[in-house]
Amino acid sequence: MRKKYALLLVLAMSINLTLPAFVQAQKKQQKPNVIFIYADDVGYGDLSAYGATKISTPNIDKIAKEGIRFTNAHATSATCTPSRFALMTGKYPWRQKGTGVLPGDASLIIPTNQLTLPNVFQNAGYKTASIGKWHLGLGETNRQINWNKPITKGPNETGFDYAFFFPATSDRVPTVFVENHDVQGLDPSDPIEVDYSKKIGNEPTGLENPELLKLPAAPNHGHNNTIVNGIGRIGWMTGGKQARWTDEEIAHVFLSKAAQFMEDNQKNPFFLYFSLNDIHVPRMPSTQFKGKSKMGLRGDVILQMDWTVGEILKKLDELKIAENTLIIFSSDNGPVLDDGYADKAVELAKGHSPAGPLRGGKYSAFEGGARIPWVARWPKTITPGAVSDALICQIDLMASFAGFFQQKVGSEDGVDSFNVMDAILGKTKTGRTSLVKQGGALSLTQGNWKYIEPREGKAVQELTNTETGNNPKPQLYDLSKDIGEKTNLADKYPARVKAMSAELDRIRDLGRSK
Ligand code: NG6
Ligand code: CA
Repeated sequence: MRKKYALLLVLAMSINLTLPAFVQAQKKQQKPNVIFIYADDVGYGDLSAYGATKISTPNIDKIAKEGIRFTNAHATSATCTPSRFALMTGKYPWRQKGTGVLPGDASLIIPTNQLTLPNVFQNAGYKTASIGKWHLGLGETNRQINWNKPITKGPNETGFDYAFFFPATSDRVPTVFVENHDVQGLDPSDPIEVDYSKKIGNEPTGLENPELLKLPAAPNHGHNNTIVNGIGRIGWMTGGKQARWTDEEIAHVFLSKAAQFMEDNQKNPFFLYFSLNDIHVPRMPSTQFKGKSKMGLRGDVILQMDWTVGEILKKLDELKIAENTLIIFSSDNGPVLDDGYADKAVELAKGHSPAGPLRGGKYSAFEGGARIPWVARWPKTITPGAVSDALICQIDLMASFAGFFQQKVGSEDGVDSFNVMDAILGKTKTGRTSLVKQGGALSLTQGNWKYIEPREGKAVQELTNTETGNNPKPQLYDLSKDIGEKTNLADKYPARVKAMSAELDRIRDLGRSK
């Protein structure tokens, strides 16, 4: 008898012990963690998964091998701020004024009364974090930011529970990290001031003291204001000496914060927007990667970026959450070699084609501007080794995840975002039917056809040597035969030009895509 009771007791105890764990595991299974790694200025040809041979990116390639690789994925724009604005809001950036590349003291441009991508995750019960480059402005509209007090508006006000970031780009002041609302490591007796219109303070500038530069500025690009860590920046700053970052450490600092967030949230679903500084200028690899690529600093930071991705994959394994994590790697715009510093990127890139077969690059309306790498892995959901040519865009993440979580999106929210979740997960090769992209000119892609609207202006941006895509005449390309946009077919197919131009006008005038 006693034995029977003992057995029952053991049974009861084991049920009690295992049930909650089982329920927890079930819960964990239901919602995948989502990590969106957003690299900066990485081109369609910069990864070995996309055909690069002079450089090897084994960790990013591993995501492709164990998941899916997209050949027709896009940012909305050929520069950073607008692409990120679209990602966060689901709205084409050119619908809102002031969404071009922002200075480091700009106000927050994301409306705080509209749904954002991280809001979608919050509404689904996720913990959300933005770690890395921000570049979407901070604080109230038209009010100067006081860097010495808590910053009033930023990632926390747009849907991120946790944020660790730098305000703009690493070539712009202030060169400091912010955690949630506060500049990190700030000594109150050495307050920060920032100005983009005139020199402030007495610190050396690249213009006046070029002999102090460890990374010289390229001629005529600017980048010659306040010198921080031996590098001339865009904009002037004074004070905050103790808070200033060391460029060579940025990748490690961001990675450690990302890893910490993953660790802290391993038991609940999380959304991590991990926005890398690499491979934007100034390209300053850590000692670990200096000289490793044989392609100079730009190559070295590609290796550093790939290593960062590998560390995230390792962390997923270590926490045993890889199975239930959807990880996406992409880039905010196309590549550029000379973007303002004399880092020999052009000379040392010989034999490497940063945009792959595409024409143009960062700043361009041609495909090199915003067709970007996109690889994703979600074990057991995405078939390993898949390659998809579905037309997808980062702007679609909002509607896609809202659909995935069966959330309703208000009519004023995500007006240009489409639910293409099945394409994102490789269940179908049908994505969007059309996409408007922004270089200097706007373009419309419909199936294989791409129309670039007429635009005056230089055909080549001299500073960066990028073909802009500007042409006073309409351009039409058949991307199925001519992905390099070499043959303008506008004269041959006037009716198609007319129809596509009208469709672009319709999307623009409607104020929404749908
Ligand atoms: C440009 C900068 C360039 C880079 C870019 C922003 C000059 C001449 N060039 O204005 O160096 O900072 O802005 O890059 O100032 S992005 O990836 O954030 O869009
Ligand atoms: Ca960028």
